[in-house]
Amino acid sequence: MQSAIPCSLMRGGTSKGLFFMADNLPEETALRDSILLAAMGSPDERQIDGVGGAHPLTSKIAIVKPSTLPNADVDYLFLQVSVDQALVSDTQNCGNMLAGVGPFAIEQGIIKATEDETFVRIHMVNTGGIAIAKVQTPEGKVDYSGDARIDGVPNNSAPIFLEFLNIAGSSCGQLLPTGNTIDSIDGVEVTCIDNGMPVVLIRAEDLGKTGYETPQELENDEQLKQRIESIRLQLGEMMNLGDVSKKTVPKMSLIAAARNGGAICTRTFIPHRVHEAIGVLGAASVATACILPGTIAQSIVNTNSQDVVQLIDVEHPTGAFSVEIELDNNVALPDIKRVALLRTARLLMRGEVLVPDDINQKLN
Ligand code: NQM
Repeated sequence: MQSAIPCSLMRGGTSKGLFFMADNLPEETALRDSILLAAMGSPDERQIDGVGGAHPLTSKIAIVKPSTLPNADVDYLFLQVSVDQALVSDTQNCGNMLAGVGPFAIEQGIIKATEDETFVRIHMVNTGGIAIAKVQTPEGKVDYSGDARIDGVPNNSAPIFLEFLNIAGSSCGQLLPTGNTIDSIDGVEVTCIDNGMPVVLIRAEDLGKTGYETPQELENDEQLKQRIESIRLQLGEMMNLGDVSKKTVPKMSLIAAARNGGAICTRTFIPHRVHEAIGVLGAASVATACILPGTIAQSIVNTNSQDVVQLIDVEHPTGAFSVEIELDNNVALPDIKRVALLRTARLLMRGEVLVPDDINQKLN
């Protein structure tokens, strides 16, 4: 026998996963995680016995409930289900899955849609902080169809604008977690930054790469992966993240000069597989490094704009990600006020996911 748990399968930005209402899952973490592992089919590199897509970008969970905070409509908890290990982690946020939260909350009836567009204020439980999503709701219903296009997704959809306020230091406590714009680890210069996602920037050429390799080419290079992991483990402690050996942060972004008119080119380890694009908050952190004086990114982008609102195009393996950043330049280290960007999302399936009863028996 199997147990059925209501949920929806959604694409959020360039990621995909299951969206649950919190009260359809047990509160107890170990039990909840066993259910999620079974639902996705982990641990197994093909996730053949579950609905996971055999890649970290398609092995994601969003848990949503009405918010108890006065300044938010819903609470969104993100969980990364490891593909090949029995691990479920809440140590990172996910801005791509976030794009599906507004539509899901409206579909579930916990947010009442307003005519044409509905603003949903989302409390991001993993890191704290509020995101505001603008969802298209003509005639009070979520509209997924439209002309908006994001790189990494082949089809156009309705736009979902996301805005983040004051997300600097969301996981590490400060925008520059080590207190420096540049650190040197294992003889390699890095910039550590957290504007919504802890990211370590490394010049690709310092690791013997061009920065224009395909994700597959980078993943095939065992020596490179070991060097990056050694740097990551040391920086985890220095970035106030503690022992990161079982965590999915910080992300490791190899950077090089832009090739297609953008500000910078990236290849991002998340942290062991290489992203086919770049994460939302990952892109926000990289874009921020591009405009902060003294970072290794700034020497590559070579911009010197003093504009209060800047649009930074972060190139990645499947195109580019435009991040709008609003800052206050009147202080020594520019103060990042707001980050805004475009995503799309689509409801792919709704119903119940089935998990074997031996897991669910522990529920009763
Ligand atoms: O950085 C992948 C994704 C992400 C995270 C990852 C994300 C973000 O693309 O906000 O969206 O870096 O693990 O889903």
